Amino acid sequence: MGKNSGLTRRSLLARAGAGVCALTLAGCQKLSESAWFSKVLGVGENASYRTQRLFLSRKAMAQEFTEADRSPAFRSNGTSMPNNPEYISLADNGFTYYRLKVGGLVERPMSFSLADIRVLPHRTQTTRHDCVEGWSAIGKWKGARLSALLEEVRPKPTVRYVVFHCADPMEEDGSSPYYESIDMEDAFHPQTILAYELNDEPLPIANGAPLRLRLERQLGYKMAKYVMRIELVEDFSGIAGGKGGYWEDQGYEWYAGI
Ligand SMILES: Nc1nc2c(c(=O)[nH]1)N[C@H]1C(S)=C(S)[C@@H](COP(=O)(O)O)O[C@H]1N2
Ligand SMILES: [Mo]
Repeated sequence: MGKNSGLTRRSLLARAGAGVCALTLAGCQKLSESAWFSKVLGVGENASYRTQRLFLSRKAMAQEFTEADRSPAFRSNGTSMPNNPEYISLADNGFTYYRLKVGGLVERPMSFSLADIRVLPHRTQTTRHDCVEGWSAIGKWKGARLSALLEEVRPKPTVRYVVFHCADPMEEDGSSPYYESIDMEDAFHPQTILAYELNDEPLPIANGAPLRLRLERQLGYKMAKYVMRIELVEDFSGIAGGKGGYWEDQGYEWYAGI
């Protein structure tokens, strides 16, 4: 998508936010964590309160679907082919020479081939992807658990965020690569995976080959495609526009909960 679609996207985001309760949810969460909230509710927590708590918890699982629920086609959005010579050459060689670099605040910086990624503990999940532009699609994803990969590199105690650096430049001149970030709570969520398969096939380039993030409790723009490098940081204010992601730098919410 072009830069000038930003305004439209932003107004759509506002609408989607109202619909999916993205902002309200963040608000509710703070509310539920405050001491007075439980006092107001009293000791006799009723069933609906417990359901709410479950719903509001960051640890809750996103809904999973059956294979029959899958969308006939999983559309591509944003970049569908990175305009990056290095990426194109990797793709031309079937990603044989692709290496995912993982560094930053870690005890053991590492580089993973796709074969290395495939032997990590994995997870398969059929989930619904919601984009702020107003479309959804259900797909079956298989990928390495991000938690397993992070355990390999041993994050230092000061780490707060995981940053995903992508292959696709967002400007015509090859600058402004797409990037995203999540916190450690989301990084260790069981449904947070680095997907290498979509609907039982190798991940297509249009959907982020060879590796893309799946973060099922947040909106589509958080799910970085074409992940080349993962950086563990304490603070992302020094990266690009400083807001933790390409679209966040244009004004989107950093926490895009659904
Ligand atoms: N690297 C990269 N990741 C990206 C994007 C992108 O343009 N580049 N678009 C985001 C948006 S807005 C959405 S909705 C999803 C789209 O994923 P899909 O192409 O598999 O449908 O990827 C997200 N991740
Ligand atoms: Mo999106």
